[in-house]
Amino acid sequence: MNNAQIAETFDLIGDLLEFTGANPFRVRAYRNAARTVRDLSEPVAELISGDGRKLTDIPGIGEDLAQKITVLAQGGELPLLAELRAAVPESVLALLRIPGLGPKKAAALHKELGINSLDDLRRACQQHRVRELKGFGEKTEQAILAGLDFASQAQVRMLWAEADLYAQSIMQHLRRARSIEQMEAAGSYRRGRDTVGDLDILVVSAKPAEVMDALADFERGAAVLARGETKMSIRLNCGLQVDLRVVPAESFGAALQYFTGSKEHNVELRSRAKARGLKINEYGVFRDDQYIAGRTEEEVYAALGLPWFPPELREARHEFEWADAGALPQLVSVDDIQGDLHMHTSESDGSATIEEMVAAAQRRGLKYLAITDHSKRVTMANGLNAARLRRQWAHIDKLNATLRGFTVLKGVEVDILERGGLDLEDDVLAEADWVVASLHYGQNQPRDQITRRIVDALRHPAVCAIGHPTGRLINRRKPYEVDLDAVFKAAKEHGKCLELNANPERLDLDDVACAAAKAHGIPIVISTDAHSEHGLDAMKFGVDQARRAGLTRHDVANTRTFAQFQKLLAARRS
Ligand code: DGT
Ligand code: CA
Ligand code: CA
Ligand code: ZN
Repeated sequence: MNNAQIAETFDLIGDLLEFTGANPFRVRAYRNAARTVRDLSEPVAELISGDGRKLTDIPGIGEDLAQKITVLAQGGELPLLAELRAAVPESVLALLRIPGLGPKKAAALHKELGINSLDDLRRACQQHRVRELKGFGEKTEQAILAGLDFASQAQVRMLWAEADLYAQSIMQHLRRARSIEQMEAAGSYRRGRDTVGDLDILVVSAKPAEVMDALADFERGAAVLARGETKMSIRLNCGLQVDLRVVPAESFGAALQYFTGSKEHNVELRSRAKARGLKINEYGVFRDDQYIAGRTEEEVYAALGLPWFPPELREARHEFEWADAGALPQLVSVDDIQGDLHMHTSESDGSATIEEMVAAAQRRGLKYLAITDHSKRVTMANGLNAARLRRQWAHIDKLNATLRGFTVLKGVEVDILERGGLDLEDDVLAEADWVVASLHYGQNQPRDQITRRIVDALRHPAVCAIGHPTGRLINRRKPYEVDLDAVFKAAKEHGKCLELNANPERLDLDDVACAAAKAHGIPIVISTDAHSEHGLDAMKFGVDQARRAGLTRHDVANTRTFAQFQKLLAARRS
């Protein structure tokens, strides 16, 4: 186990002890141990094996805890944990995280009402069974309901795009502190993960207190969770936590590297440092306690014989392997994007006309786009039938005649019907330049059925790409059941593209699936699915996920110039 896992284990033991009504001092000892281990800058494995600092030298760690840490670090199991686990069902632990619900009350709910989960608890409150319990009452019941709502919100990770708004405005606010010399947002935010747990901001400043004061008054009502000499955590009203650290300039690169993570990437980095007889932490790279690098990330990586890694790749997936082979991919960037191939107009559920979308795309430097309004099955979105589509396409022909250096493709987002098959006749689809097929209905069907519908759509000669291939809506709807491997094989066989939908709520295909599609040799189209002019700005969110998937501009179909892109279209026709 690594430090984080050991810390989690101690937290778990603390929770379980608390639930079973153990001595509070004992509970606190485990919580403190968790924090101590989590805050260590070197892996405990080093403290155990090395001849330097010993575990018991660390304040708060006595013989007993040191022994338990050693067992965990070496992959062993703790009898105490097994005992506690047998006594308390795991689902019950969630009850302890409800604000206003102490361990005694949680235990009573479990024993008296048989409550095993948050869902059970909500139901019991709604049926007014909780207020009947001794020591509870109407007020407590209401407090628990409010706590349930809060807990369900707190568990939600924020969409990257939303976190970006906070990150930008917080940093803008902090810049008012004149003493700030360098500043960067690290963590999952910098790695471009589709969602962000909390923000990690790093600053170089000779006056840490001034910077922390500035953070404290970013927002009225924000809670200061912790404040020390050089670090501070606040919780914004929206629930987002922000961690601020003030670091010395000679450690800025090392801290940026460390707090950008991911944890897994850092673990690999540390073991490489060790293999070279070096030590790396958030303060720098050291040889025999002698500082050798830390001012910039480049210098930190170089000290370990490694290239600088784009943050999006730092997930300990393939980046080290690529670096060792001297073959880090040149990741696609927003500037590479030439066209946008999925968008809606006021003909269906968009808010702008074709002309307005074209002008907005031109302002963003694009050279072509496809208008892909919904087909008729999507009645809620005023989907188009054959006659309306043909009228729209005639209009596009006229418009194209007036445009210079820009092309509008006649497209459609055709619905993949519940019973299988497409929502428009073959003769209509054959007249389109670009057809995206998407599945909006029947999302609860069994895996085989959904997979068959999508694979059949890929076989259809008119279809160019599958839109948002898994149907997920982040934090709102799970992906439907689909055999992506079968989808990849069909896309490859029929020479079709798959979409990376750039809408920040979708980001579908996700980074992992996108990397798998690339491995199958399938071209990806990054599309905004814009429903307004402003919606075209979503392109960067899609590009971030493509970068996380390791895609270069050659892997992305809409980085092609229009002339090159036409070749791809012609290949589909033949
Ligand atoms: P998040 O906030 O859940 O979206 O994900 P991150 O990656 O931003 O994680 P966070 O905020 O807990 O920590 C920021 C970075 O700090 C993390 O990516 C790597 C580094 N870090 C934090 N704790 C540890 C640790 O226990 N060991 C190592 N090696 N790195 C850590
Ligand atoms: Ca974070
Ligand atoms: Ca954090
Ligand atoms: Zn769409």
